[in-house]
Amino acid sequence: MGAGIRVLAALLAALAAATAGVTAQLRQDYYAAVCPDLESIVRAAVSKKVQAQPVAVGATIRLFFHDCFVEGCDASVILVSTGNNTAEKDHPSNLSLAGDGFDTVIQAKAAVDAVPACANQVSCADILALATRDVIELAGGPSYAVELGRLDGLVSMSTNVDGKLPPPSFNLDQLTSIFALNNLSQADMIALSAAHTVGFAHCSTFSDRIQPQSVDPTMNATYAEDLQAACPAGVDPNIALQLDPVTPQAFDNQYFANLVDGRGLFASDQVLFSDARSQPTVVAWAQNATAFEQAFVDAITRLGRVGVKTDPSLGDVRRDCAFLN
Ligand code: HEM
Ligand SMILES: *[C@@H]1O[C@H](CO)[C@@H](O)[C@H](O)[C@H]1NC(C)=O
Ligand SMILES: *[C@@H]1O[C@H](CO)[C@@H](O)[C@H](O)[C@H]1NC(C)=O
Ligand SMILES: *[C@@H]1O[C@H](CO)[C@@H](O)[C@H](O)[C@H]1NC(C)=O
Ligand SMILES: *[C@@H]1O[C@H](CO)[C@@H](O)[C@H](O)[C@H]1NC(C)=O
Ligand SMILES: CC(=O)N[C@H]1CO[C@H](CO)[C@@H](O)[C@@H]1O
Repeated sequence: MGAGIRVLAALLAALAAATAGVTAQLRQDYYAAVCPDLESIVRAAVSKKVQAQPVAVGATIRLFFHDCFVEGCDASVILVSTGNNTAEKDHPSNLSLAGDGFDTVIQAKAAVDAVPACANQVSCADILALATRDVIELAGGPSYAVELGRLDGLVSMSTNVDGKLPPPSFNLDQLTSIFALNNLSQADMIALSAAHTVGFAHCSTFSDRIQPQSVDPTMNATYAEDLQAACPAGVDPNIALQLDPVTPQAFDNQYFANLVDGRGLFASDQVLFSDARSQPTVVAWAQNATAFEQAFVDAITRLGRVGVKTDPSLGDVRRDCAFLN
């Protein structure tokens, strides 16, 4: 191709990207030519990991969320700190991202790289996006096609985490705003919050709601007693409870039924029912699993587009997900 035609092609591609927005840059078949069996390789590795460590389900989903909200979905959250740089994952507010989420990606990446054609071709960011889809399906949730083509980021700084992640004390307006910063609607936020249908939380993340003298009035009284018994004052800070007390391991719409019953664990969960503006959506999704699943798939697809890098000056395909090349 001549230089003139190449410039024209580049201009047209840039124009198409600008018109269609950032979304046009990701494609479901991005690796079809280079690594055609990518999805089955990742699925097998993830399945093996989840069988050995079921906690990998919640850990992987949460890792994807934190990755996307800090620097975009670019696996920056997986990079480790170095002598002169404290990485994202070591920010005090990482609220103990569970090691099994990181290990799920490392295992899947090793399986992909063991296939010669695929070796060092697939980004850690894409592997995390695929692994997230796979753990959700393994837990009984919806399956969906994953858009691919994210590059791995070159920057991971603890100081860039400040203000990017929602704390469990947030009210509806605060939640809506922080998701809006990531191009996600209030409905997307409500759907994605349902990831709290699986996984665990440490007592300190909700202890302010269950103080004997001042139990949060929006919490179901029986639930408050159960939580007080499991998380008494002075409890071992490593104790973590199931986020969904009814179907703790199933990725389902029980999360919304729990909210209707006052069984949201965090203030940020329960407020989705207590606030009249979001209550109709919670009630609708508590009653209709199909409607919830459709909204969730749309929302997590949009989450996977946040801040993605496709320009080689901003990212690459990391050989080891934990270290820059
Ligand atoms: C809406 C605002 C959100 C807040 C305030 C929030 C807050 C939290 C907190 C405090 C924990 C407990 C961490 C711990 O004690 O170890 C947690 C766990 C979790 N979060 Fe969220 N989160 C939010 C949204 C999301 C989203 C959008 C997702 C994914 C789509 C997600 C997925 C998870 C999962 C799966 C766990 C369990 C982790 C595990 O078992 O290792 N969260 N979240
Ligand atoms: C850290 O130090 C190494 C080696 O001295 C250097 O190559 C690298 O650019 C530094 N990284 C940052 C983030 O400053
Ligand atoms: C508390 O939970 C029980 C189910 O265990 C439910 O029957 C009751 O209606 C709930 N109370 C409130 C106030 O939501
Ligand atoms: C549940 O939601 C789906 C998808 O939005 C819709 O097609 C269906 O009619 C709903 N079912 C009921 C019983 O409302
Ligand atoms: C939000 O969307 C706009 C328009 O497509 C895009 O320029 C911007 O980078 C997106 N923001 C994030 C955080 O993805
Ligand atoms: C507050 C907190 O839990 N910080 C954790 C952040 O992540 C690092 C490494 O993954 C943990 O060692 C910290 O305990």
